[in-house]
Amino acid sequence: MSAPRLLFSVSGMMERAPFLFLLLLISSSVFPRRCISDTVTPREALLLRNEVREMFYHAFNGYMKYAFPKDELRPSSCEGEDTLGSYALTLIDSLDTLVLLGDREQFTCSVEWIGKNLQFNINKTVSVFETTIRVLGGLLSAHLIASDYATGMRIPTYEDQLLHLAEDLARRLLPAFDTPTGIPFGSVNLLYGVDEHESKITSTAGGGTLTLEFGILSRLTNDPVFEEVTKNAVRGLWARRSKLDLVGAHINVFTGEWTQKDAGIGTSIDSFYEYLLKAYLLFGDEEYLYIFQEAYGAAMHYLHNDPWYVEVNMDSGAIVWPLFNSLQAFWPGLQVLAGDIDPAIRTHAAFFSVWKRYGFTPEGFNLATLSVQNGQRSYPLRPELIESTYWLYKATRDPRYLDAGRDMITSLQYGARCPCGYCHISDVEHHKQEDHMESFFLAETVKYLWLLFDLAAGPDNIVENGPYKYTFSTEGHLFPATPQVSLAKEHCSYLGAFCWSGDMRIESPSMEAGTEMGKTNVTKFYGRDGRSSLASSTYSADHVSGLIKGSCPGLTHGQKFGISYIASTSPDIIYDHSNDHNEYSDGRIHSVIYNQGPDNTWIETEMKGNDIPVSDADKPQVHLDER
Ligand code: DMJ
Repeated sequence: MSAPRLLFSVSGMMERAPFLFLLLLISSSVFPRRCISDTVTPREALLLRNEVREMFYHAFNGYMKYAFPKDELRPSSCEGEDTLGSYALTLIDSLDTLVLLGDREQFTCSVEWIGKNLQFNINKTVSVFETTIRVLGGLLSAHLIASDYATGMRIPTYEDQLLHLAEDLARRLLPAFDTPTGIPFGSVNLLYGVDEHESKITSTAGGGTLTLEFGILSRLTNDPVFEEVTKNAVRGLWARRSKLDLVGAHINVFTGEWTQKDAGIGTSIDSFYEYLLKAYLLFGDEEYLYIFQEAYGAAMHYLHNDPWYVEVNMDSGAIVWPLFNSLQAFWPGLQVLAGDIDPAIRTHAAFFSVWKRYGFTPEGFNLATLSVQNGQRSYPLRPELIESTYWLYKATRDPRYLDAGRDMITSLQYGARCPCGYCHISDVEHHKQEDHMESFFLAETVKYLWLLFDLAAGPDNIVENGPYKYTFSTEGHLFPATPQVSLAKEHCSYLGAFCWSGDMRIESPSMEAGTEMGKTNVTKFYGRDGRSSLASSTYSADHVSGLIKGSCPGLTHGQKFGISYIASTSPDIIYDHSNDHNEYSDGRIHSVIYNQGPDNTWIETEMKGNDIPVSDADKPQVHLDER
């Protein structure tokens, strides 16, 4: 990652955003730093780690005693509530935290209970995003750990029950991807597929934060369909980026039109960026790295008002929301992974100054008025700032991050602890408690705190000491880079292309049935009637979509990337575009079709919406040499 450019000159910044300049000037006096003598000693780190462990069990035991097998705990009234799908959500989300804490007994009996009792053939409409990151991710992480000696937590009696559950669940989510853009619906019914009245509007994070879990599942089951649909969703989103390389917050999954054009790194978009980089880190798939580099560069150029980030209109770059929102706080942690530490340090300090001011971060803090944004006053036990604190401590070993962690523990213990767990804070100015405890409190918030102080005390956990590298999902789930996950060959896919894999030629989804690749037939799982409306009615034999596992000789690197950023529409797809002229208005959304010519050569044909010429400058460029 190249060093960040200086984004604004002082005068330029005053012109563009005077209130931010003012904030920059005064922030150090409004939110003074701790003095150095507060530094946490190694002995204190050990005590704090133990305190976090006690926090975990206070909440986990409260959940198990009063809420399990319901999804989440009402920590004040000591009751359970079903919030997502009625499938012991908090237990699934907690599995790998139990592993980190070395609680073999609870991990084993939890895995056994889930294997015997969990079922997904239920008439529930669930969020594709939340179900993926919390449930699918929790199951896969626990499976990878429980099935492998090298994790040190293998369960001898374990027989892949969680993997089978994960596969069953993911197949029930697949109907959501049956859209003209490839971007999934936000919700799907686990029994009946997508309801005909389901909203066609989804968030960018919702559509673009599925690649890790689905990609792992493909590599574990040898069925590329999971990896494929989620990669196409990312391509579908990225193909619709603005000329500034920004994405909006909400999009119509049928027309591909942005319905909310505010670009930012927080609410509704955050983990889209996160999974671009992490999918590259876990799978080594350079396509994700390429998109990440472009997306990150644009974010740092248009959204970064050092040390803060704002929301801008994705087309014009004009600031629309001068807000810090608490979901943005994962960004410094991501920057650590990207190797861009200096801006991460400054941004973390700014975000932490908000925490210090209120004892928690509000969902929204207005950078113009320097006050809590009305309607965004709560702190629902979010992990993001703690997550970034952990990554920055890991990268720098600067004790100020331990001081920050200690402050966060103090806030949680004095402000949020309630009889059976930890309560949401409904207003950070009055510290009023609310009777909810999101499952991510145990999956992420406590996990990152524990990891922070474990690292300082002399690490004793599988992430630091084990043989595998671990990628953390956006829900904090641990994905070990086992050979099966990380060294599997990339699954290739082509829209409108033939691809040779050995002597097997895949020409269309319908041709896959009955072949060895029949498992990959996308028609199999889509729709409530088990048929794909896309595959059955919208593809012709000439321009086809094929799912092929393995390497793809015959395509250059550039060709591979060239076909990566196309809208998943082609003239042969029977879909009424008469009203979506805007979709192609910037000329960026275009299809590049590779057909096989004589002598195994490849012929490139550009298919463009509304015949808008696409200049060379508009074509995706590969900048991998910049790494
Ligand atoms: C978690 O479910 C995940 O971290 C997600 O990416 C964002 N929201 C919550 C935590 O705030």
